[in-house]
Amino acid sequence: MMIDELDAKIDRYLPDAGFLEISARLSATAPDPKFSDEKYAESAEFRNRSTPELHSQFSMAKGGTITVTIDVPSRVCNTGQTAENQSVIDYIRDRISRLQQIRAAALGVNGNSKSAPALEAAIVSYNSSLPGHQIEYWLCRPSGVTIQEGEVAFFTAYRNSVDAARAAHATLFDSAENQLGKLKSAIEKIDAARREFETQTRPNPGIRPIENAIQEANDELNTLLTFDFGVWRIPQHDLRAQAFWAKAKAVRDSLTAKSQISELDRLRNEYAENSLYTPVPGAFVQTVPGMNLFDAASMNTGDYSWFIVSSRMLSALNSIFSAFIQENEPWGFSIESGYRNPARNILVGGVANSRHVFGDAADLNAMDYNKNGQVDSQDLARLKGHVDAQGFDFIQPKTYTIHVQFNGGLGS
Ligand SMILES: [Ca+2]
Ligand SMILES: [Zn+2]
Repeated sequence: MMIDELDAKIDRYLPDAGFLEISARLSATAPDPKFSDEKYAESAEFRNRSTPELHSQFSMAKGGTITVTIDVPSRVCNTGQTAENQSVIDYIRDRISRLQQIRAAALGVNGNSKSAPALEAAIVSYNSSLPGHQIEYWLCRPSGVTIQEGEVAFFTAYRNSVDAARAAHATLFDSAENQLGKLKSAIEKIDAARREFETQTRPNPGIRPIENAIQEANDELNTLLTFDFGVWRIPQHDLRAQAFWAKAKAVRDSLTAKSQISELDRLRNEYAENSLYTPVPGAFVQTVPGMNLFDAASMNTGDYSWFIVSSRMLSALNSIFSAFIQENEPWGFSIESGYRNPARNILVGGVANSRHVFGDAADLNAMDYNKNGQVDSQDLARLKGHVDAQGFDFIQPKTYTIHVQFNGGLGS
């Protein structure tokens, strides 16, 4: 039976019954027994002549006389909405009128007749009137409109189609909501992976679990995006679809925000990958606040804008610088190598857990303090004199530089 197709067709052209309240009552008048479905369908002529769709149209048209009441709740509409509502009402009236023509034509056909030209003409007219009149949706309801005529079959089919549409619509939204739930859970996994990454010091899982969770969430998002609510000509459906996508967009935006792998993330990941103590994000700085005699940013000899410098190292370097200034040596010293990110540290041949990767070591360049045109042992000795006064845990003079470090701090 083509009733499903018909329902679908009607559904495309009429608004939701829940929005436009339609109540239908079958009157006491029974259908003419001569035109029962069975009798007419038994006719070989009818079967030969009619397409299934014509048959269904005919079946629909031959229902008993009924009263259909459309009660539309009162509400103030603007001119455009009133006109739109009126066009819908006109449309329904037109449908009803054409169905009545079909029914009248059907009743005019003698049960033994070989042809039914009037019926065919009415059906053709009905069918040809369908395509042009499409109702998108309407936002307001007209006031106190009552239409008291119609065909039960038409509205039964309509009601069935709306029920079916509602059921399909509910199922579709249920699965969409379910998929949105999966996306949210996947995003929670990103959060969980990030929490681990930002709080675990040793071992630290690194950014890989975050990246995996991001990938998983994107897969869920892609599945969500395959949902197509289409245009159902049902206002509640379209509005719900709109609301759903607005909600989904907020979730997607949060995914976008949580999908960022920052420079600091990549830097901290180097510690994790090298199985080093991984300092929490707050241990890293891009600038050193407060007044320092030497340029604290010169401690950053790593590959990132972020670095670590311990406060005791800062304080010691300031003291050395200050001592040089008092001796009228404004250049003080320069930093050959200060903070190193783990990869850089490996590249320059440092030991894996070098104090350099924790901002607790520095290689200081001596200057030509004695003004003989070169940095010599005398210059180095002078730098060492100031270095010795700082209480470093380890001092290692080389040709032109002195390695200084504190032990027992971050990463130990
Ligand atoms: Ca010198
Ligand atoms: Zn060093």
